[in-house]
Amino acid sequence: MKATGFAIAAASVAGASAHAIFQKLAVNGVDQGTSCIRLPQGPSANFPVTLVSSDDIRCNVGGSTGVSGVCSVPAGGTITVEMHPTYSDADRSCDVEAIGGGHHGPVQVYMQKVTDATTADGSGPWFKVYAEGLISGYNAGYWATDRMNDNCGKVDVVIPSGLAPGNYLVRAEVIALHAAFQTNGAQFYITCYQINVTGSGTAQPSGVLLPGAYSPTDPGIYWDLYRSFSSYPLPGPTVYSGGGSPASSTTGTTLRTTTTTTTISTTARTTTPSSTTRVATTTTTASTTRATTTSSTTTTGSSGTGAPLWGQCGGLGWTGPTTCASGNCVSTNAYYSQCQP
Ligand SMILES: *[C@@H]1O[C@H](CO)[C@@H](O)[C@H](O)[C@H]1NC(C)=O
Ligand SMILES: [Cu+2]
Repeated sequence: MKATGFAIAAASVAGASAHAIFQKLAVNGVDQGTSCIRLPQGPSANFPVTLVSSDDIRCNVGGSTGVSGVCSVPAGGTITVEMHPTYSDADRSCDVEAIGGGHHGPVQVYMQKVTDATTADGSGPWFKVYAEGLISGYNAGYWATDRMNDNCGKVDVVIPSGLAPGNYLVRAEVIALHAAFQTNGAQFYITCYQINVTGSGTAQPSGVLLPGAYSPTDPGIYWDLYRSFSSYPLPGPTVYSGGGSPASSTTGTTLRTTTTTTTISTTARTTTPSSTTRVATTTTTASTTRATTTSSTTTTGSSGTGAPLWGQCGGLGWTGPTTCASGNCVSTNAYYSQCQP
């Protein structure tokens, strides 16, 4: 069983139990089919993992077994992972929330270098290449999952440009926090992908083990969504500084400076392999002007050094670059600052 009865009961208290699955992969905008995806199987395919001490926390139930395909991705390229409630075509419609039922929380993506992605069991070290958590508001607030819903379930992730070529597992994760006010209440929705990174890079980032990197008592895992807060500590390691994260969040500034109740009425998104622009028209429906401030720190980058656009440039515990090669270093919360245009 993936979810305990207790967790299911808690989820239904908090709202509909709208589970979901990461299930598609595009590389630089080109759909790759499903041959390189370890798709969760069976009637409970869209159920979450709730025990962080279980091997299922790596690649979901059944995910230690590989599939036959490996998708080729150039280092520095953009992969798009996509979440929907089930595998049905109807649920893949943009009209259906990728993950509904008040399943607010972070979206994170990890990678692991492996000898053979078709057989790797996920027991090696994982490094994080993408992470987005709280964007604005509180109780419940606007989260990475909400942005993903507004983006038709798609999340763009830049594969670090300097990464050594070879086979990797990619692990995409949503942590739904609606029941995380109790131990083992957080819900992990995970899918692993098998990719072959091409290029001439040499970087081999260090990583963390799963299980191991998460504890049921981590503040970002044991978390009460239904209260006042102004920041959220992402569980796990910081994003590898050679990574570009998040890849598609140009609405961030707008959303963060609007009020806590915000309705995105229309979104249009144009993607080219090298750049991503998301144009959002936001309709603000509420009155309380609680501007979650995004304190801009000084650095305007043209020096050629520093974190890349959308890369992390600060935050509690951050030891990477604190300047931006391009854009300004903007504080998202105490734990995360990001280079934004
Ligand atoms: C990965 O890419 C390299 C370089 O293009 C190629 O030689 C190798 O056969 C590929 N491996 C897989 C499993 O696709
Ligand atoms: Cu659910």
